[in-house]
Amino acid sequence: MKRILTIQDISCVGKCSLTVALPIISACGIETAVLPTAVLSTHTAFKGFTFRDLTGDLNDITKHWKDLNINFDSIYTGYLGSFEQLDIVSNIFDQFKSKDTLILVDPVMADNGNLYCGFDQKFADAMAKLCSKADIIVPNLTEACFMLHEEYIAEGYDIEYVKGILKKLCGLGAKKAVLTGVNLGDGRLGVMSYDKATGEYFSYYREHLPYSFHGTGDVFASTLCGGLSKGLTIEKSLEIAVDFTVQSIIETVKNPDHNWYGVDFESALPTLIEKLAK
Ligand code: PXL
Repeated sequence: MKRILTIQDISCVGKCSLTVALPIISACGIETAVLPTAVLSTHTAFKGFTFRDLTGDLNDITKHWKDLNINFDSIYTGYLGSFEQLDIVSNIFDQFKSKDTLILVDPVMADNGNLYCGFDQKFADAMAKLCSKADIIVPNLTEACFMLHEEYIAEGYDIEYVKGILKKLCGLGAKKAVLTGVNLGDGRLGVMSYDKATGEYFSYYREHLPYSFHGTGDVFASTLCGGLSKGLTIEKSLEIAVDFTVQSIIETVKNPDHNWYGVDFESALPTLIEKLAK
């Protein structure tokens, strides 16, 4: 069985980061090892969240894994809370990467033109440095703009603009870049990828649903990492990840009492398992 290491926080309530990555990667039929970077009572969109920083534990944990000769087929990073954690994660890449290891960095730090609570431009610059070590990075347009020092444009851009951003993202050093939340104003929303080695672009769109939920980026990245780690092509993995994210939103809004803070990806898991079995 393949084994993914995912490095991000655990927000106890809120349906994001590890509470999303673990069940989704497991549903992909892949063993999920976790390196929790912090424990929060909820994610940071709630008021008054607690935050227990686990930076001081990370090196001891990975040293134990090294002693046991444990290795990983993929390493997937999400929300990271400090400069020190970015350095430690960069070292983990160096220590655990073999020639077949897939490194996926989701530079979680911003959305809708704004950085999340606690982050600034300097952090975005440090995250851009971590992205240089990745095989594949999956920012949304806001995160891409912060890392590239570009002005964020919410809408009204065209496909050439997206292609330009993707090329610049690969210029940070990553082999492939995927931009999420691409909206070309035609009623659809989707993703576009660029492969630096082949020069190929790929895009996949679905209907633009009039909702916005926390955690959808984590649902998408976890599924993409699952698909790629199973050996599916990037095109197929992107299609499956977008469809699963959209299905999670559809399942969420079916329930009139749905939560504001995350999507009901649990109800969509059977569709993911079925697609992966094909
Ligand atoms: O979903 C991304 C995410 C992950 N972890 C924490 C967050 C967020 C988004 O707000 O606050 C702690």
